This record gives sequence, structure tokens and C-alpha cells, in this order.
Amino acid sequence: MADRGSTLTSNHWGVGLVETDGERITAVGNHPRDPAPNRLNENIPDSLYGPGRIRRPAVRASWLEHGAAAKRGERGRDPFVEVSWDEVLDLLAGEITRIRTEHGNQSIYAGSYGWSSAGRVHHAQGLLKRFLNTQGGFVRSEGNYSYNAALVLLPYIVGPFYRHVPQSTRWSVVADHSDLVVAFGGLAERNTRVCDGGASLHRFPGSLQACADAGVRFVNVSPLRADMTEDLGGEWMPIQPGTDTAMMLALAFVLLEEGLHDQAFLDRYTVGFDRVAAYLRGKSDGQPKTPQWAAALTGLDANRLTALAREMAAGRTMITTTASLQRGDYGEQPLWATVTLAAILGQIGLPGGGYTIAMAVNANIGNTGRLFRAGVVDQGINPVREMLPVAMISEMLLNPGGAYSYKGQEWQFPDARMVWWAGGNPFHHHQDLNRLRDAFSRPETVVINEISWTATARHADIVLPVAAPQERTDFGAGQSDDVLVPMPAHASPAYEARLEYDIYAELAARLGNPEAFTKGRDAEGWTRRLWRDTQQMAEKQGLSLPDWDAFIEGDMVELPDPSPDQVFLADFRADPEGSPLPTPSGRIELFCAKIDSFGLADCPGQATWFPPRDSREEGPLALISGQPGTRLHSQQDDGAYSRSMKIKGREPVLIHPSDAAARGISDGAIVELFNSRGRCLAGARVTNEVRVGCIFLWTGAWYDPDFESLGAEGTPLDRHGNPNVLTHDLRTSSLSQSPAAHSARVEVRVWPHDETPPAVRAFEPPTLIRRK
Ligand SMILES: Nc1nc2c(c(=O)[nH]1)N[C@H]1C(S)=C(S)[C@@H](COP(=O)(O)OP(=O)(O)OC[C@H]3O[C@@H](n4cnc5c(=O)[nH]c(N)nc54)[C@H](O)[C@@H]3O)O[C@H]1N2
Ligand SMILES: Nc1nc2c(c(=O)[nH]1)N[C@H]1C(S)=C(S)[C@@H](COP(=O)(O)OP(=O)(O)OC[C@H]3O[C@@H](n4cnc5c(=O)[nH]c(N)nc54)[C@H](O)[C@@H]3O)O[C@H]1N2
Ligand SMILES: [Mo]
Repeated sequence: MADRGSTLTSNHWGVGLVETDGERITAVGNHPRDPAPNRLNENIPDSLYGPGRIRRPAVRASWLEHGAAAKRGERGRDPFVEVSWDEVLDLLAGEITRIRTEHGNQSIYAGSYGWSSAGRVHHAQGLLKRFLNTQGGFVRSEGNYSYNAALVLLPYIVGPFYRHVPQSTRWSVVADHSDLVVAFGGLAERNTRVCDGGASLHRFPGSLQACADAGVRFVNVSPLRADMTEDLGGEWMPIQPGTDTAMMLALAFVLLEEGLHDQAFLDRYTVGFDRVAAYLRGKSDGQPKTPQWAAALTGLDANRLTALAREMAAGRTMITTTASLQRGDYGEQPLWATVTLAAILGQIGLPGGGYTIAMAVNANIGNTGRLFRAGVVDQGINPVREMLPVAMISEMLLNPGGAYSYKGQEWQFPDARMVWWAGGNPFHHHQDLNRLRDAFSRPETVVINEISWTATARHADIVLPVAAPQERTDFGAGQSDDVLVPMPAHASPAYEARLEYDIYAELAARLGNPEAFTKGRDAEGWTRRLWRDTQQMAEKQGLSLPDWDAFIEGDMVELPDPSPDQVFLADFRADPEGSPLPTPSGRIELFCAKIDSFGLADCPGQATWFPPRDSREEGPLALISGQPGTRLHSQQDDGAYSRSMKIKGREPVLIHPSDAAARGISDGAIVELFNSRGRCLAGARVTNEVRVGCIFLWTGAWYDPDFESLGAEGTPLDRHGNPNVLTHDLRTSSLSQSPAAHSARVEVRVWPHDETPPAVRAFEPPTLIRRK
């Protein structure tokens, strides 16, 4: 190994420069051309070789003994038996055959949501789906955890989210044209360390600084001051989470009452403003959406809201709304209210005006785009029709055959007997983990491909240890990244881990149709094939890429930005008849007859205020579980950088000094967070960076249930600090059925000083025993 010239690798958080000792990866640094490198690469070496790495195939002990008749409620606490690759593949091939024969392919759920790793060929979900499609198919999932409400809502009212993101206005245009940026959910640098498929050159900090240098004024509407770097000199409006819709409606109310709305824009480019105006004035519900009304809900000053509305109308204003807002109760509403407010201002489609959704939720939005797509392993055709809106996993497993509503239609849950996950960690990403544990006690067989002993791996029956990105040959070409990165294998797969490609090829051989999966190629053959496809796509753009052998030994290849001066919806503004929107009316739907016709109480036909659902009884504090700065989600939480930020081994929870004082909590103390759904420990970080009444616990600390310490409802204490033991598993609305993690309430108390808190065990492997 490591005989290649290139030392590069690609991750969702950036390019890495790999150092090895000839056998193992010893350090990973950053690319010298990255203008704003981060420290996430520091997690790699420890995570690859630490105790959390899965070393050999493993089978849950009682499943090995009893197969699908094994007790299912013991998942997550049962010991495992390590077995050989031959044995595990024989077992799995037999189980696939049994499930297919007894229940059909529609009983295999392989929606398998998750971010897995960068790399075009060794894409975990893509390969799993390709394999299962050659075996009769599987139940897929639809949507994602990131911006699902946007995915479903926006096509009805403006156009697909996947048009918003690549076409969003560039920061350089904001610097040149905007006077004011009002950022709902802030513009957190921490989140721009990452982009799916790769974030090679981190331009966000520089782009924002250029705006500030050009005199653009920023307003950070967020419960966290740190969601905007101090250098920008922005104003912090510490809003109560879940109340942005009220604030946006109040801003719109002021514009309307003061005649600052752009009637000509509304007439020409939108439908339904009369309904919006009636709602703003309280004609339809008796409540005018005044700044005083919004002030009571948001905790912001009514006069400041009035003044802000006037400032927004006085110059060129860009409204940005992060994804976080729509990952809360009724998450469709802040999106619709954003569009409504921007339409009333009338600057949509003008340089530096209008709105963008999901600005600052990744490195590349607003900074760069991709000139051409890259080659991809074809997933084939899935003969199974059944699907699942991605966040309904617990509901599906708990209610096979149950009915639900989605996009205005009635659907039925499939009866999933086998669950197969590759490249995701539901015991990190899903809400209400105690409910998920219950749900995971239902299927007959749970299979996982993993690098590390995550909580999901511990809840599986069959665990397949797989190679990490630095242990396989591939190339990085992120969806919106303007760079192609060679990813030579720098070390052999550690211990007995294998390439997932090889695992499927062997399974397909056991099931009798290997060619259907491999098409006669090995993994390296696919890599060359995909590179050739990529070269051809480049050629169509007049660019010539090096051939594979030169590329894989060389440096990353930078591509020109296809549209550096992009202005979102400029084409529509210039010619609304010639470039209509793909909505029913061809215009922006401030009132949407289609959605209205669904008759959904939780998502009516126009932007509407709903208060978040958790009652005060759940706890006095609002819990925000934002993305961690020290890792990607739960990936490599056992790495050096992620661990360095823990407090006595627990995930830090940010709490305001007055909330801390009221509970006798001092900085660095171990605290217990709890509500009716669950409990976890965390380390207190007392800081006035957070709003009063609000606490922050980052996502991604590996869930670490202590079955020795059961709460009143029989729920185990999470020793480490995963917020999803506290979040609710309600959907944003029955329109989109999206996750709503950011709308949980909790209470916090000091862990009693005289009691030693239980040690964190998350980074150790589960108990491994000998076969009976
Ligand atoms: N409370 C709360 N919960 C949230 C959120 C929130 O804001 N609050 N945010 C949500 C969001 S936006 C998201 S996107 C999700 C993220 O949820 P996930 O995408 O599930 O999180 P990751 O930690 O990235 O999980 C990826 C897993 O894949 C494994 N992996 C990496 N590479 C490979 C590979 O090549 N093959 C295989 N087989 N496995 C691999 C990693 O070890 C890791 O365990 O979390 C969601 N959950
Ligand atoms: N370093 C790092 N970066 C990441 C990720 C990661 O795991 N690590 N994950 C990536 C992924 S998959 C995604 S989807 C994006 C997610 O991007 P976002 O969804 O934007 O990220 P969050 O961190 O959940 O939220 C951003 C901020 O929104 C604020 N906020 C939360 N709720 C509310 C609210 O109701 N109102 C207002 N006004 N503000 C609120 C919080 O202060 C929070 O800090 O991040 C990406 N970037
Ligand atoms: Mo996400």
C-alpha cells in the first residue's frame, strides 16, 4: 500500500493530506490551498485504529443461536460473537433468501439514510441499493433529515429545493449589492466546514468578510450569538426558538401597514396576497400580526421589529433562512413566511435582494457550483414500489400496515421484516431514541455495514465491518464542489474490514447472480469506468481531465465556477411569462390552492403561525441540538479532536449564566438533562453566548445507554450526551412528515456531587463472547 504518489484523501469536511508509517495512517493534515481549513481531519487516525473500530464480522449471540426466532427486545444490550467472513456471508445470504421467500422483497427496508463518506464509487447507500436491486428490490426511503420540509413544500410554492440551492445568490453578489442581510438561524461558520461529497476549499469565512468589508450590515436572528462571527459586527436578535414565523409575519405586517410593500411585484409575480394581507391584519383569525404580538412570542423588542422592517425596505436586503428553522414543529411555516416576507419587499430576483434558503448550511451554497456532474455507479431499477418518508422509521416499524398522510395522499406502512443500514447512524440521527429502541425490537433481522461500533451497530444482528475511505481507491467529486480529488488507498482495510463492493460481489455469488452486480468488474474497474465517464462530461464543457493513472497520483483538480454572478430567480423576474416557475400558477404561491385543497389542519394554504408543541411540563428550557463543530454528525466522535472538546468525557451543553445559577450549575459540572422521553448526562458550559431559557447540546455524541440505570418509564440513562434521547418523534406536519428535532423542551439538574457519574462506555466495543 501507499505506493501511490498522491497523499490526498477527500472527506465531506475537506481534503486531507495523509501521512502513514507504511502500514497505518498516522496523521491527516489539510490542503495548503484551503483558505479556511478546519480540524476535523484530526479525528481520522484515532477513529480508524481505536477500540471503537469494528475488527471482525460479528453476530448478535442470541440471533446466531436462534436466528429470526431470537428475542428482539434485547437488541442494543446483547453480546456479540465474532465469526469468519465465510460464515457471516453464508448466514446473510440464507437470511435474504428466507425473507424473500416467506415475505417478499417489500419486507426488506433498506432506506438506509445517512451521510456515509465521500467518494464516487464506494458510496455506501448506492452500492447497497444496486446490490438489492439485483435481488428483487427493497423498500426505499424518500427525503432526508436535513431539509425535508423544504424538499416537500417549496415545489408547491416556488420550485424545487434542488433549484434553490445550486441557484442561490452568490455571496460576491451580496457584497456588491446588499445593504443588509437578515439571517434567520444565523450564518454559523461551524456548519460551513462541511458539504455532502466534499468541501475542498472553504470560502465561506472569506466571503462573509468581503461582505462586511464592503459595508453590508448583518442581523443574526438566532438563540446563539456564536451563529455569527464577531468580525462581521452584526446585531444579535436572540429569538426564542420556533417563533421565527411570528417575527416574519410581524415584519410583513409593518411593511403592509406602512405602505412599504411592493404592490407591483406582488401583482405581477405572486398569487394570493389578498389572503396573506387579510391574515396579517387579523381579518381571518381576529389577531393582527403586530410587532407587539410577535414580541410576546419571540422575546424580542417590538420597537426594534418595527424599525427592522423599515430598514429592510429602505435598501437592498437579503433574507437568509437556515435549514434548522424547518427542522422544528410546523417547519414548513418559516419557509413559507420567508418567501412571503421577501415577496412583500419585492426584491426577489434582484442582485443582493430576495431570499435564500439553507445559506450557511454547507460550505458551497452561495460560494461555488459545479460545472458538470461526475460518474456514478448505476443503482439499477427497484421493482418494489413501497417507500417510506425517511423520518417515519419508528412509526413504520411499530405500525406495519398502518395508514398515514403524505403530500395530500393516504399511504400505508410496509411490513419491514429485515432492516439493512449502510452508511448511516439512526441511533444518532433519529429523534426519541427510546422509542427507536422499541421500534428496533420489531424486525426479525437487522443488518448493518459499519466502520465503527456505533449504537446502531450495537442494535443490529449481523454486523459487517467495512473499509474506511482512506483504505480504498476512489475519487472525490462533491455535488456542488468545484474540485476533483484523488483518493488513493493509503493503507489496507484495518483488521478484517472489507470493501463493501467485495462484500456484495460475494453475496451475489452466493445468491447465484454475481454478474448482475459486478458487470464483470472489480472495484478498481468501476473506479476507472467512473473516471472515464467524468472525463467525457468534462469534455462536453471543453475541459480536458488527466487520465486516471496520472490523476490518482497527482494533486486535486480545480474546475471553473459555472456561474460566479448568480442571482436566484433573476430569470423569472426578467420574464415571468417566458420563465414561469414550475408551480401550479407559474408564480410564487403566497396562497397555494393545491395545499389548501388537502385540508390539513397542520399545514393550511398560506404561511400561518403555530406555537411549538412541547408543553411547559416537558421542561422550562428549549433544547437546540445543532450540528457539531468538531465532527460531522456522529462520525468519528471517538477521534482526537471531537474528544478534546468534551467535558469530563461528556458532550458539552451550553447554558446561560442565569439559567445555570438558578440551578446551582457551575461551568464544567456534570449535569443531567431530562424530560418525559429520556435522560442524558452532559458537561455544562456556562456562557452568555446563548439566549436565556435555551440550551444547546450538539448532535452526534455516540448514544451510550446505561441499562443499569433505568428511569421511571424504564428508559436507560444516556451517559454521554446524545440530544435525541430528549427530542420528540413528531413530524413537522402531515404535508411533509419531516423531522422536528429543534422543538424539544427539557429540564437540567446538577448530577449529585456525592455520586460518581457512570463512566462513558460508548467508545468501547460491545461485549464479545465465545459461541455457546
Ligand atoms: N436532534 C437532532 N438530530 C439530528 C439533527 C439535528 O439537527 N438535531 N440533524 C439531522 C441531520 S441534518 C442529519 S443529515 C442527520 C445525520 O445523520 P447520519 O447521516 O446518520 O449521521 P452520520 O454520523 O454522518 O452517520 C454516518 C454513519 O456512516 C458511517 N460510515 C461512514 N462511511 C461509511 C462507509 O463508507 N460505509 C458504511 N457502511 N458506513 C460508513 C459512519 O461511521 C457513521 O456511523 O442527523 C439528523 N439528526
Ligand atoms: N461542522 C459540521 N457542519 C455541518 C454538519 C456537521 O455535522 N458538522 N452537518 C451538516 C448538515 S447534514 C446539515 S443539514 C447542516 C445543517 O444546518 P442547520 O440546520 O442550519 O444547522 P443547525 O446547527 O441545526 O442550526 C443552525 C443554527 O440555527 C439556530 N436555530 C435553531 N433553531 C432555531 C429557531 O427556531 N430559530 C432561529 N432563528 N434559529 C434557530 C441555532 O442557533 C443553530 O446554531 O449543517 C451541515 N454542516
Ligand atoms: Mo443534514
